[in-house]
Amino acid sequence: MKRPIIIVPDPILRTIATPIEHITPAIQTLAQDMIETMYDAPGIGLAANQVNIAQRIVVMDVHYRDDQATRNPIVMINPHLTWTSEELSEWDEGCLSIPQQYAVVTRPKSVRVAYQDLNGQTQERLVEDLESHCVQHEIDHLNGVLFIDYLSRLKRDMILRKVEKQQREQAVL
Ligand code: GNR
Ligand code: NI
Repeated sequence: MKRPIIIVPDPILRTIATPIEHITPAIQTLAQDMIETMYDAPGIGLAANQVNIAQRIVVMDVHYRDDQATRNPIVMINPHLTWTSEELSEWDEGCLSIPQQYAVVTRPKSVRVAYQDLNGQTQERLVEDLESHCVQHEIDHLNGVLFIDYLSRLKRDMILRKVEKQQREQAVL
């Protein structure tokens, strides 16, 4: 089932998520719900904080945007970076929890990410460019960090004010 996406400035988005020790049926259901919520949004990634659950799980599918016919969602439990390139890359990032706001963020161009899959198996992937930005963006969510934290205070406050205004106007419709 689709779950509501939490929008800034909700404190859950600033909460450090807890490691997942056991892959219970509740975690399996959460993963399925997050996948459904991500495709419905639509987004290329989603972290559990964004559906009000402070546990370390993210879902991703960076190819869905180009090819909406094929779905290859990846579920990452307890993801962490094991290597980051020195080379950097800039990407215009957005976030489902900061609707309709975009800004260029600089991050390592390639990263190696290790995580457990839904079977509890350890996996490792090397990703670059958009996928690298997405992995780092999602791990940031699990640490209570948002892409606007990489911007100047002026830009960050401007974006937050716009979203709050937008949300107020939406609330009265
Ligand atoms: O849908 C999303 N697009 C995106 C684009 C560039 C870098 C990161 C992202 S993730 C975002 C969905 C989201 O908010 N995930 O937390
Ligand atoms: Ni996000």
